[in-house]
Amino acid sequence: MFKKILIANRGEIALRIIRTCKEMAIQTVAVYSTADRDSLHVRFADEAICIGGPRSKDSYLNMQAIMAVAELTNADAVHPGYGFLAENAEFAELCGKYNIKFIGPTPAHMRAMGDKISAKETMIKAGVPCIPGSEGLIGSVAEAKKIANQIGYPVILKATAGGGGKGMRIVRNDAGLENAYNMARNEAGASFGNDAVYLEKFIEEPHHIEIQVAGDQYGEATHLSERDCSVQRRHQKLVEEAPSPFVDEPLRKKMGAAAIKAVKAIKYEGVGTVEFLVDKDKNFYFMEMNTRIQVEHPVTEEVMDFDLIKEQILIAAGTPISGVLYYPGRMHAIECRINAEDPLNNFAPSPGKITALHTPKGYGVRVDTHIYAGYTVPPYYDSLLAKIICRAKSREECIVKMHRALEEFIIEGVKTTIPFHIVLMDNEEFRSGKFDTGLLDRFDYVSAIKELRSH
Ligand code: MV4
Repeated sequence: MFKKILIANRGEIALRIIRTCKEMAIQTVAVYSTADRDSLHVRFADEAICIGGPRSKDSYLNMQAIMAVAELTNADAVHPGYGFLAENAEFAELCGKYNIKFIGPTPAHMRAMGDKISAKETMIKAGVPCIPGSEGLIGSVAEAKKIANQIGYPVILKATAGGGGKGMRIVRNDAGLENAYNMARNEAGASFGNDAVYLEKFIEEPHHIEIQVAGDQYGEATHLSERDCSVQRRHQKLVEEAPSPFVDEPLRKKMGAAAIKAVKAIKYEGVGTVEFLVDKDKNFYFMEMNTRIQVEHPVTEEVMDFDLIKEQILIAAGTPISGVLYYPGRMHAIECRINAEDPLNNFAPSPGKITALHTPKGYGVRVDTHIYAGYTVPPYYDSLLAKIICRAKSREECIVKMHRALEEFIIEGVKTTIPFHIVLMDNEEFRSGKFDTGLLDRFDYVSAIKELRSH
C-alpha cells in the first residue's frame, strides 16, 4: 500500500480524499495556491506546500511544480481528484516517468476516451449501443447532408474534443446544415484547438443516466448502479440521485451489462463513469466515458454503502476488486450542489467572504464541504461550496429530508443556489420523478424563488 499520497487538487474533493487517506493510515501532502493559504485541505493534510499563484495555470495545473513537490516529499502516489489534471494524459505520463503512481487509469485509457470519435468507435466495436450517425469525423457539408438524410432529421453536430455542450449544434433540416457545420467547427477549433466534428441523430429531451464502474489491474470489472443527472442547466449538473426514478430493474441490468462490456473491452483500470442518453422509450446509447472520480460520487457511496475513493486507492495499489456488486435496492440518495452563484441572476458567480455559516446535520444528512465561517470564496476556481447528500428509504422521504436540510443551511455573505434547490424540492414535476433534461427549461424557478421570499 502507498505510504504517502499527494493530492493535486483543492476544495471539498481534496478534503474528501484526505479523509479516506487518514482512515487507510496513508500520509497526505497538500499543494495549494497563494489564494488557498487559509483552506482546510492545507490545514488537514500532514504536509502542505504552496506551488504558485491564484490562477489555475500557475498552481493546480502546473505539472512541473506538482511533480517537484511529490519528489521533495517522497510521495509514492498522486490523487488528481476531478477537474484540473484529472483527465490529462500528459500528467499521468509524467507521474509514470517520476515513478509516482497516478491514481486513475493509464494515459492510453484517458486518450482513448478523451477523443469522442475514437471513444465511440471503440464502443461500437465492443457491442455497446451508440447513437446512429457518421462513422468518424465529417469532412464536408455535402457529407453531413448525405448522412443527415440517411438517418433523418433532427441531427446534432458535436466536437470530438468537446463535452459540456461546446461545439454542439442541433440541425432540423437541410437548410440549416451549412451554417451549423461552420459554427460547430469554428467553436470547436477556438475552444479545443481541434475542429473535428461528427454527426448523430438528435435524441429529444433525453434522460442523462450514468453508470459508476470500476475495473482492476487484472481485467476484472464491476458496476455500482446508476446515477440520474437529468437536472442540469446549460450542461451544469445541479442535482443527482440514485436510483434513477426512470430506470426499472430490467433497464438497470441492461445498462449495467453494457457498461461492464465497455470497461472490459478497454481493460479499464480505476473507477470511472459511463454516461448514457436514454430516450422516452428507454432505449439507451453510450455518450461518453469519464475517467475520473466525479463530483456526484457520494450519491453512489450512500446507496451502495461503498467508499469510492478507497476503491480508487486500492485498485491503484493492485488490489483485485471485491467482486460483482449490485444495487441493493434499499436506499435512495439525492445530492444538491450548493454553488456560490445567484439563481436570480442567471447563476452569476458570487465570490466573497462567508460571514456566517450553519451546515445542516441530523439522521441521513451528509455535507461535503471545505467552507467555514470567515472563509473567503476566491473568484479563480469553480463555484462549488458544498454538496448536501441525503439518504432515506424512499425517494419521497429523501426529498422531504433534503427540503429540511436545505432550510437549515445558513450561508451569509455570498449568494448561493440554496433557494433554487428549495423550490426544486417543491416542484411537482421533480417530485413526480417523471422528468428529463428539459426540466429546467419548463420550470420558472425565478418566480418560485421570489414567491418563497415574499412569505
Ligand atoms: C446529445 C443530445 C441529444 N442527442 N446527443 C450535451 C452535452 C454533451 N455531453 C452531450 N449532450 C447531448 N448530446 C444526441 N445525439 C442531447 C444532449 C444534451 C444533454 C445531454 C445530457 C444532459 C443534458 C443535456 C442537455 C442538453 C443537451
